[in-house]
Amino acid sequence: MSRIVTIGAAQFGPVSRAESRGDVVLRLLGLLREGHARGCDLVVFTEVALTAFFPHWYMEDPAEIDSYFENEMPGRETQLLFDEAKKLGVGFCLGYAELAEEEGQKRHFNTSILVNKRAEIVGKYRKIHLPGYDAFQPGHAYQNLEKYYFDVGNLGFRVWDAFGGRIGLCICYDRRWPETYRSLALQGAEMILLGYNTPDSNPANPGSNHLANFHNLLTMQAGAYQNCAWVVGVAKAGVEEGVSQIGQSCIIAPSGEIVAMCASLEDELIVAQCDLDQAKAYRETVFNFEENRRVEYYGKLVE
Ligand code: ING
Repeated sequence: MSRIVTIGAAQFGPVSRAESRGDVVLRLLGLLREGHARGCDLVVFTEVALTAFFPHWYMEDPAEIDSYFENEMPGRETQLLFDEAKKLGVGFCLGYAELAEEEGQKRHFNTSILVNKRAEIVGKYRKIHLPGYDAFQPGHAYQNLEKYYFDVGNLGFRVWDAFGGRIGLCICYDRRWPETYRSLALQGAEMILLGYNTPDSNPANPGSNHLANFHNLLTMQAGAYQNCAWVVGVAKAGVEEGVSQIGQSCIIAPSGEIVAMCASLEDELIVAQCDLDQAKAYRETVFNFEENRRVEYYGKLVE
Protein backbone atom coordinates (compact mmCIF):
# COMPACT_ATOMS: atom_id res chain seq x y z
CA MET A 1 0.00 0.00 0.00
CA SER A 2 1.32 3.48 -0.76
CA ARG A 3 0.17 6.82 0.50
CA ILE A 4 1.86 9.21 -1.92
CA VAL A 5 1.92 12.94 -1.24
CA THR A 6 3.70 15.05 -3.86
CA ILE A 7 5.79 17.67 -2.14
CA GLY A 8 7.35 20.84 -3.54
CA ALA A 9 10.21 22.44 -1.61
CA ALA A 10 10.20 26.07 -2.72
CA GLN A 11 13.61 27.50 -1.93
CA PHE A 12 13.77 31.29 -1.83
CA GLY A 13 16.69 33.43 -2.90
CA PRO A 14 17.44 36.64 -0.99
CA VAL A 15 14.64 39.04 -0.03
CA SER A 16 15.87 42.61 0.15
CA ARG A 17 14.68 45.18 2.71
CA ALA A 18 13.42 47.23 -0.24
CA GLU A 19 11.17 44.43 -1.48
CA SER A 20 7.49 44.97 -0.66
CA ARG A 21 5.23 42.21 0.67
CA GLY A 22 3.43 42.41 -2.68
CA ASP A 23 6.68 41.76 -4.59
CA VAL A 24 7.49 38.81 -2.36
CA VAL A 25 4.00 37.37 -2.74
CA LEU A 26 4.43 37.49 -6.53
CA ARG A 27 7.53 35.30 -6.13
CA LEU A 28 5.63 32.92 -3.83
CA LEU A 29 2.76 32.75 -6.35
CA GLY A 30 5.21 31.84 -9.13
CA LEU A 31 6.58 28.93 -7.11
CA LEU A 32 3.07 27.83 -6.07
CA ARG A 33 1.91 27.80 -9.70
CA GLU A 34 5.03 25.88 -10.75
CA GLY A 35 4.28 23.39 -7.98
CA HIS A 36 0.73 22.97 -9.26
CA ALA A 37 1.99 22.45 -12.81
CA ARG A 38 4.36 19.76 -11.52
CA GLY A 39 1.64 17.92 -9.63
CA CYS A 40 2.29 19.06 -6.05
CA ASP A 41 -0.23 18.48 -3.29
CA LEU A 42 1.73 20.70 -0.90
CA VAL A 43 4.38 23.41 -1.46
CA VAL A 44 6.71 24.23 1.45
CA PHE A 45 8.03 27.81 1.71
CA THR A 46 10.86 28.96 3.94
CA GLU A 47 11.23 30.60 7.38
CA VAL A 48 10.26 34.31 7.63
CA ALA A 49 9.48 34.11 3.92
CA LEU A 50 7.74 37.49 3.55
CA THR A 51 10.66 39.75 4.43
CA ALA A 52 14.43 39.86 4.69
CA PHE A 53 15.62 37.93 7.77
CA PHE A 54 15.70 40.99 10.02
CA PRO A 55 17.25 39.23 13.08
CA HIS A 56 20.49 39.69 11.17
CA TRP A 57 20.58 43.39 12.11
CA TYR A 58 19.81 45.55 15.14
CA MET A 59 16.77 47.84 15.33
CA GLU A 60 15.42 49.80 18.30
CA ASP A 61 12.35 51.58 17.00
CA PRO A 62 9.32 49.38 17.90
CA ALA A 63 7.37 50.58 14.85
CA GLU A 64 10.27 49.68 12.56
CA ILE A 65 10.57 46.26 14.19
CA ASP A 66 6.81 45.61 13.97
CA SER A 67 6.88 46.51 10.26
CA TYR A 68 8.49 43.11 9.67
CA PHE A 69 5.63 41.27 11.40
CA GLU A 70 2.18 40.17 10.18
CA ASN A 71 -0.65 41.12 12.52
CA GLU A 72 -3.12 39.03 10.55
CA MET A 73 -2.82 35.89 8.42
CA PRO A 74 -3.93 36.02 5.71
CA GLY A 75 -3.37 39.74 5.42
CA ARG A 76 -4.03 42.04 2.48
CA GLU A 77 -1.07 40.84 0.40
CA THR A 78 -0.96 37.20 1.54
CA GLN A 79 -4.68 36.80 0.79
CA LEU A 80 -3.60 36.50 -2.88
CA LEU A 81 -1.55 33.41 -1.98
CA PHE A 82 -4.47 31.82 -0.13
CA ASP A 83 -6.86 32.61 -3.01
CA GLU A 84 -4.52 31.11 -5.64
CA ALA A 85 -3.86 28.03 -3.50
CA LYS A 86 -7.61 27.44 -3.20
CA LYS A 87 -8.12 27.94 -6.93
CA LEU A 88 -5.33 25.50 -7.78
CA GLY A 89 -6.14 23.04 -5.00
CA VAL A 90 -2.60 23.08 -3.61
CA GLY A 91 -1.73 23.28 0.09
CA PHE A 92 1.27 25.15 1.44
CA CYS A 93 3.44 25.73 4.48
CA LEU A 94 4.56 29.33 5.13
CA GLY A 95 6.99 30.81 7.61
CA TYR A 96 6.47 34.40 8.76
CA ALA A 97 7.00 36.77 11.68
CA GLU A 98 3.75 36.83 13.68
CA LEU A 99 2.57 39.77 15.80
CA ALA A 100 -0.07 38.50 18.21
CA GLU A 101 -1.94 39.95 21.16
CA GLU A 102 -2.38 37.53 24.06
CA GLU A 103 -3.86 38.41 27.44
CA GLY A 104 -3.57 42.06 26.50
CA GLN A 105 0.14 41.72 25.73
CA LYS A 106 1.87 42.10 22.34
CA ARG A 107 3.72 38.93 21.43
CA HIS A 108 6.25 38.43 18.64
CA PHE A 109 6.72 34.91 17.25
CA ASN A 110 8.71 33.20 14.50
CA THR A 111 5.78 31.24 13.11
CA SER A 112 4.94 28.60 10.51
CA ILE A 113 1.49 27.60 9.30
CA LEU A 114 0.17 24.55 7.46
CA VAL A 115 -2.59 25.39 4.96
CA ASN A 116 -4.72 22.70 3.29
CA LYS A 117 -6.00 22.51 -0.30
CA ARG A 118 -9.07 24.56 0.64
CA ALA A 119 -6.74 27.31 1.87
CA GLU A 120 -7.71 26.68 5.51
CA ILE A 121 -5.00 27.04 8.18
CA VAL A 122 -4.95 23.55 9.76
CA GLY A 123 -1.81 23.93 11.84
CA LYS A 124 0.32 26.62 13.43
CA TYR A 125 3.73 26.36 15.09
CA ARG A 126 5.76 29.03 16.89
CA LYS A 127 9.52 28.51 17.00
CA ILE A 128 10.67 27.13 20.35
CA HIS A 129 14.46 26.95 20.00
CA LEU A 130 15.57 30.56 19.44
CA PRO A 131 19.25 30.83 18.50
CA GLY A 132 21.60 33.77 18.91
CA TYR A 133 21.35 36.62 21.37
CA ASP A 134 18.97 39.07 23.05
CA ALA A 135 21.43 41.98 22.66
CA PHE A 136 23.64 43.51 19.97
CA GLN A 137 26.96 41.66 19.60
CA PRO A 138 29.81 44.12 18.89
CA GLY A 139 32.36 42.84 16.41
CA HIS A 140 30.08 40.25 14.80
CA ALA A 141 29.93 40.45 10.99
CA TYR A 142 26.16 40.01 11.26
CA GLN A 143 23.76 39.75 14.19
CA ASN A 144 21.55 36.88 15.24
CA LEU A 145 18.97 38.58 17.44
CA GLU A 146 16.11 36.07 17.49
CA LYS A 147 16.09 36.08 21.31
CA TYR A 148 15.72 39.88 21.11
CA TYR A 149 12.95 40.05 18.52
CA PHE A 150 10.92 36.89 19.24
CA ASP A 151 9.15 35.34 22.20
CA VAL A 152 9.69 31.59 22.74
CA GLY A 153 6.94 29.69 20.93
CA ASN A 154 4.04 28.78 23.23
CA LEU A 155 2.14 26.22 21.15
CA GLY A 156 4.47 23.25 21.71
CA PHE A 157 5.53 20.73 19.08
CA ARG A 158 2.35 19.51 17.37
CA VAL A 159 1.29 17.10 14.60
CA TRP A 160 -1.86 17.36 12.43
CA ASP A 161 -3.79 14.92 10.26
CA ALA A 162 -3.45 16.43 6.80
CA PHE A 163 -2.62 15.50 3.21
CA GLY A 164 -3.37 11.84 4.00
CA GLY A 165 -0.85 11.56 6.82
CA ARG A 166 0.49 13.00 10.07
CA ILE A 167 2.35 16.28 9.46
CA GLY A 168 4.54 18.10 11.98
CA LEU A 169 6.13 21.54 11.81
CA CYS A 170 9.34 23.02 13.18
CA ILE A 171 11.59 25.94 12.19
CA CYS A 172 15.29 26.31 11.42
CA TYR A 173 17.35 26.06 14.64
CA ASP A 174 14.75 23.53 15.97
CA ARG A 175 16.18 21.08 13.40
CA ARG A 176 19.51 20.96 15.26
CA TRP A 177 17.87 19.54 18.39
CA PRO A 178 17.05 15.80 18.43
CA GLU A 179 14.22 16.50 20.88
CA THR A 180 12.37 18.34 18.13
CA TYR A 181 12.06 15.30 15.88
CA ARG A 182 11.41 12.91 18.78
CA SER A 183 8.65 15.13 20.21
CA LEU A 184 6.95 15.04 16.80
CA ALA A 185 7.64 11.32 16.22
CA LEU A 186 6.11 10.44 19.59
CA GLN A 187 2.93 12.04 18.22
CA GLY A 188 3.13 9.93 15.07
CA ALA A 189 4.63 12.46 12.67
CA GLU A 190 5.29 10.89 9.24
CA MET A 191 6.49 14.11 7.63
CA ILE A 192 8.17 17.16 9.18
CA LEU A 193 8.23 20.50 7.35
CA LEU A 194 10.68 23.29 8.15
CA GLY A 195 12.23 26.45 6.68
CA TYR A 196 15.62 27.90 7.55
CA ASN A 197 17.77 31.03 7.28
CA THR A 198 21.26 29.64 7.85
CA PRO A 199 24.35 31.80 7.30
CA ASP A 200 27.39 29.97 5.95
CA SER A 201 29.47 31.45 8.77
CA ASN A 202 28.88 31.60 12.51
CA PRO A 203 30.64 34.52 14.26
CA ALA A 204 30.24 32.72 17.59
CA ASN A 205 32.03 29.58 16.33
CA PRO A 206 34.04 30.39 13.17
CA GLY A 207 35.89 27.08 13.44
CA SER A 208 32.72 25.36 12.22
CA ASN A 209 32.13 27.60 9.21
CA HIS A 210 33.41 25.04 6.69
CA LEU A 211 30.86 22.56 8.07
CA ALA A 212 27.72 24.71 7.65
CA ASN A 213 26.37 22.64 4.75
CA PHE A 214 27.44 19.34 6.33
CA HIS A 215 25.70 20.17 9.64
CA ASN A 216 22.58 21.26 7.81
CA LEU A 217 22.19 17.89 6.08
CA LEU A 218 23.47 15.87 9.05
CA THR A 219 20.79 17.20 11.39
CA MET A 220 17.92 16.68 8.98
CA GLN A 221 19.03 13.29 7.65
CA ALA A 222 19.63 11.97 11.17
CA GLY A 223 16.32 13.42 12.35
CA ALA A 224 14.48 11.77 9.48
CA TYR A 225 16.08 8.34 9.87
CA GLN A 226 16.01 8.12 13.68
CA ASN A 227 12.37 9.20 13.77
CA CYS A 228 10.98 7.44 10.69
CA ALA A 229 9.75 10.61 9.03
CA TRP A 230 10.10 12.51 5.79
CA VAL A 231 11.89 15.81 6.42
CA VAL A 232 11.46 18.76 4.06
CA GLY A 233 13.96 21.57 4.67
CA VAL A 234 13.57 24.82 2.71
CA ALA A 235 16.21 27.57 2.67
CA LYS A 236 16.20 31.29 2.27
CA ALA A 237 19.45 31.13 0.27
CA GLY A 238 22.08 33.43 -1.19
CA VAL A 239 23.48 36.78 -0.04
CA GLU A 240 20.65 38.63 1.70
CA GLU A 241 21.39 42.13 3.09
CA GLY A 242 25.10 41.24 3.18
CA VAL A 243 24.68 37.87 4.90
CA SER A 244 25.62 34.81 2.84
CA GLN A 245 23.22 31.94 3.50
CA ILE A 246 23.35 28.28 2.56
CA GLY A 247 20.89 26.66 0.20
CA GLN A 248 20.64 22.85 0.02
CA SER A 249 16.85 22.86 0.30
CA CYS A 250 15.99 19.19 0.23
CA ILE A 251 13.44 16.43 0.62
CA ILE A 252 14.70 13.59 2.82
CA ALA A 253 13.10 10.14 3.09
CA PRO A 254 12.60 8.21 6.36
CA SER A 255 15.58 6.12 5.20
CA GLY A 256 17.69 9.26 5.64
CA GLU A 257 18.30 9.47 1.89
CA ILE A 258 18.10 12.82 0.14
CA VAL A 259 15.62 12.27 -2.70
CA ALA A 260 15.80 15.83 -4.08
CA MET A 261 17.97 18.87 -3.40
CA CYS A 262 18.23 22.37 -4.83
CA ALA A 263 21.34 23.14 -6.84
CA SER A 264 21.13 26.94 -6.76
CA LEU A 265 21.02 29.75 -4.21
CA GLU A 266 17.92 31.32 -5.77
CA ASP A 267 14.18 30.75 -6.06
CA GLU A 268 14.05 27.09 -7.03
CA LEU A 269 11.39 24.41 -6.71
CA ILE A 270 12.23 20.75 -6.23
CA VAL A 271 9.51 18.10 -6.27
CA ALA A 272 9.30 14.54 -4.96
CA GLN A 273 6.55 11.94 -4.62
CA CYS A 274 6.77 10.95 -0.97
CA ASP A 275 5.33 7.62 0.15
CA LEU A 276 4.19 8.15 3.72
CA ASP A 277 4.05 4.37 4.16
CA GLN A 278 7.86 4.30 3.97
CA ALA A 279 7.78 5.89 7.42
CA LYS A 280 5.57 3.05 8.60
CA ALA A 281 8.06 0.41 7.39
CA TYR A 282 10.83 1.83 9.59
CA ARG A 283 8.48 2.48 12.53
CA GLU A 284 7.35 -1.15 12.51
CA THR A 285 10.90 -2.56 12.42
CA VAL A 286 14.20 -0.98 13.38
CA PHE A 287 12.54 1.95 15.16
CA ASN A 288 9.59 0.22 16.75
CA PHE A 289 9.33 2.62 19.71
CA GLU A 290 7.08 0.40 21.81
CA GLU A 291 9.27 -2.70 21.44
CA ASN A 292 12.76 -1.22 21.34
CA ARG A 293 12.97 2.03 23.28
CA ARG A 294 14.16 1.68 26.87
CA VAL A 295 12.69 4.81 28.38
CA GLU A 296 13.49 3.63 31.89
CA TYR A 297 17.21 3.99 31.10
CA TYR A 298 17.05 7.46 29.54
CA GLY A 299 17.37 9.48 32.74
CA LYS A 300 15.51 12.80 32.69
CA LEU A 301 15.47 13.02 28.90
CA VAL A 302 12.04 11.77 28.02
CA GLU A 303 8.56 11.59 29.48
N1 ING B 1 19.39 30.17 11.91
C1 ING B 1 20.50 29.36 12.22
C2 ING B 1 20.21 27.86 12.13
O1 ING B 1 19.99 27.19 13.11
C3 ING B 1 22.44 28.91 13.62
C4 ING B 1 21.16 29.71 13.50
C5 ING B 1 23.40 28.92 12.60
C6 ING B 1 22.68 28.17 14.74
C7 ING B 1 24.57 28.18 12.72
C8 ING B 1 23.85 27.42 14.87
C9 ING B 1 24.79 27.44 13.87
O2 ING B 1 20.29 27.38 11.03
C10 ING B 1 18.14 30.22 12.43
N2 ING B 1 17.30 31.15 11.89
O3 ING B 1 17.76 29.51 13.35
